[in-house]
Amino acid sequence: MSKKALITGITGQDGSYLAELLLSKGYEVHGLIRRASTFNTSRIDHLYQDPHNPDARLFLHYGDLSDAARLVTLMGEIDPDEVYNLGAQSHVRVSFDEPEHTGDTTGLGTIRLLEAVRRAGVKCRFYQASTSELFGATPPPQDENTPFYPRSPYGAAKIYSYWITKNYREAYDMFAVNGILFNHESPRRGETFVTRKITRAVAAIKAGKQEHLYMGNLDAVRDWGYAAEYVEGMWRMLQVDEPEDFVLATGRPSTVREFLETSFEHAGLDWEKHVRFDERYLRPTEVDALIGDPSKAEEKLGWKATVHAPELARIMVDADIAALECAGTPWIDTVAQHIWTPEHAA
Ligand code: NDP
Ligand code: GDR
Repeated sequence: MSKKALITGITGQDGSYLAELLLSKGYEVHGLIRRASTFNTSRIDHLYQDPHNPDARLFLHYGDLSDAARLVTLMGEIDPDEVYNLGAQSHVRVSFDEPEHTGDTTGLGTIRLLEAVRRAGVKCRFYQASTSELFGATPPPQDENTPFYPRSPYGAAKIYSYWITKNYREAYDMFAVNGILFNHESPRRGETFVTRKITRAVAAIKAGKQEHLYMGNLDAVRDWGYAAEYVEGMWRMLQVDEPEDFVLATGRPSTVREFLETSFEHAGLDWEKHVRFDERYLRPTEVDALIGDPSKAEEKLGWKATVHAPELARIMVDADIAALECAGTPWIDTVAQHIWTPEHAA
């Protein structure tokens, strides 16, 4: 019997890589998708299987983290072995514009899902997508024992999810864990996160379709890794004997300015000729520096990041240039590893 997994947020960057990983391991994968007036499944279209096919192992279900009754029904119907809660309003800047909605989905969505597990009487392992944004204003390096100090409605919502996951582990003896993941990127990254915004702009500028790129704070320090590697770490957290929380990070800092320089340079462009400042991209409260210490994950999970910010920038620039040339999306027929080659590490 193959294992069954339920993924919320399957249409997002991480959900698409995780679905690929679990399918490759023989899982039956169920994904929660939101009904929208236009299709929102482009990151997983290449994985789609006709459910009439007797060999189909990917199934999509309409639902929303704001709809508790639906979550209970689905949990009972699917009866998963593993649940990965990746669904969220995940944009930090947007959380200042939509604080209540962010609290409802990114915070309360987690308790709805945990309660669905309990009410449906499902015996499963539960992964919560926690974040380095929990550390916020606490200076680096940050690890599993670093005090939290969130700096946004998003961070505050995620801190609720972190603690309620831990509480359900202690109160109900659930195998429920927090993966505290530092920023991770890929050619599938949402277009308004800073790395992808930069690499898409580089491709457009190179092609003569755009002249300027408007940016906010270039001094922010982040620890950027490669999303395809991070979903492996998520899966490993659910395969160990005891439920524990883990940091996943590269341990290497870069500034936004450095990511800009590498990306433009890779395309033969001078970033200073194209980048302009726009205060709209500043946040009311900023997280200045996140640099993770992933020692625990390396020791107990055997997980280690191998792709670092400069390679990542080159992978993403190449993917966006290729996507623009074929007027397509960079993820349609590729697992991103396929477009990573050793010269990106140069
Ligand atoms: P994305 O923004 O790419 O994906 C978010 C997913 O959540 C999408 O599938 C989206 O669906 C879904 N979603 C949003 N609102 C709801 C809702 N109300 N009900 C159900 N589903 C919903 O995020 P990432 O893939 O980058 O991140 C995955 C998770 O990990 C998120 O929880 C994020 O906060 C967290 N995280 C991410 C990090 C990163 O660097 N990427 C680092 C640390 C944590 P739709 O496609 O319909 O919008
Ligand atoms: P972050 O990612 O807030 O760290 O959250 P983002 O890429 O949005 O910002 C990183 C840093 O870049 C600065 N910045 C800009 N950011 C954006 N989006 N657009 C700009 O024009 C711009 N200019 C400068 C930001 O101020 C910030 O300092 C991501 C999300 O994936 C969260 O869901 C996740 O939890 C954390 O990473 C870890």
